[in-house]
Amino acid sequence: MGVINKIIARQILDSRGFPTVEVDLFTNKNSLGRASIPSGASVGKNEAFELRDKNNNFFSGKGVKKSVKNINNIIAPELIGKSVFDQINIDRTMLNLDGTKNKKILGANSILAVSIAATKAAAIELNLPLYKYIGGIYSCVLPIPLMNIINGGKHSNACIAFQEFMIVPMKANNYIEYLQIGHSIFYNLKYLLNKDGFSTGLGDEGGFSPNIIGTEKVLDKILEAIHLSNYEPYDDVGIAIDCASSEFYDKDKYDYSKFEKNTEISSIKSREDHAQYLSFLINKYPIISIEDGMAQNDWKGWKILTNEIGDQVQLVGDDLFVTQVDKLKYGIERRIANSILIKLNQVGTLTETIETINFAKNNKYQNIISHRSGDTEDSFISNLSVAFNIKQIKTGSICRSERNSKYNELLRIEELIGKNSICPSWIQ
Ligand code: 2PG
Ligand code: MG
Repeated sequence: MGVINKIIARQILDSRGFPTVEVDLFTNKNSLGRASIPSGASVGKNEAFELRDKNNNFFSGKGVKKSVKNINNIIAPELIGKSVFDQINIDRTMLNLDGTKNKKILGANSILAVSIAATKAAAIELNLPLYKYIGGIYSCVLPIPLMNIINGGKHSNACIAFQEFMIVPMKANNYIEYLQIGHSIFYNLKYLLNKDGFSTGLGDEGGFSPNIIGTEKVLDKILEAIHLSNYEPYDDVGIAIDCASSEFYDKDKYDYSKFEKNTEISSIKSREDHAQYLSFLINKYPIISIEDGMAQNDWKGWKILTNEIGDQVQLVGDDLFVTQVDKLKYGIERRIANSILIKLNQVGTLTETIETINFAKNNKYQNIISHRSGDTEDSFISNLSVAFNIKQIKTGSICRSERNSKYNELLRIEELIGKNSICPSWIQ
């Protein structure tokens, strides 16, 4: 029972129409685990390597035929015959086969697809819900959704330097209540944008991509939409932002004009001024979480920001920590940030992802499970989140099916857990 019998990789398309890897892994009892891999646009420089073909005549150079070959010809022969329940051994075997720190021989996309497919096949083999196979019988906490409603930065062509504006329901009795809050604010925001003549086209993660210039104008509109939906800022709903600051940082300066033209605020800032501006924003708006407030290699800036507002808001390291224990450890030792974004493909195996989640937990850093801007219908992250009772998930707007597949899976998981399921509130 539970012997890996067959592994088949293929190219499929992600939400942006770029190829990505999908893997089917079968056991000898014919249990099938299927996994597909997301892909980022604002990619941290220390992320594990995503293998692409670079043939410009095929899907703009983004084909993944090499990755498919690596799985079918190199990884599959090594794993066939091994136990599907021995996840650590499966992941270690692939790490050894690759032999590099950032997985640049086989590609993190190849390795992760197999890693997740194996977990899924194992759960099916045992006839267990995926979250329970990974986490056990005490997995019962559903994550608060950080729902994206405005896309800026690299995720849209809006003139907004900061990449993501999200709303965060502060409490709910059940999962659909969180989503209802998101729905209500999303559609009231659409109404307000329309009324004022702004575009309501969508960015990569399903949030609006309006032709509003600058952060404060966006935040004003979000606040208006919260009020129009009859919610109280802070009490009912908070705002989370992902500045993705690495995207407009160069030579010790933060240059908002890379994305924003004609703003009223000065567009080139020192790290001190950028930190001051974020501090000003959290005092003016109900912002409760800031991701990548500073750039990935600006540790000085991170220290200034953490000293300034780290005791008032959640400061999340994404590009900074890239889901890797050594980077997180470096940050924790220097008391930088207080939370970490978890993206499986930044590190490349389930085993390493879990090591990072546990390391963060042991050091009282908050974990936030995350999608990527290019994503698929695979809802593995919903199961991962519940498996470890993680209190927050960032998985996009409440429209676009590759985003809703994660929310819909959480609704199913809630049903499976039944009366023991917990919808946490932000403040506990
Ligand atoms: C981020 C992510 C996901 P990307 O920066 O947090 O929202 O974007 O996948 O483009 O890195
Ligand atoms: Mg980010």
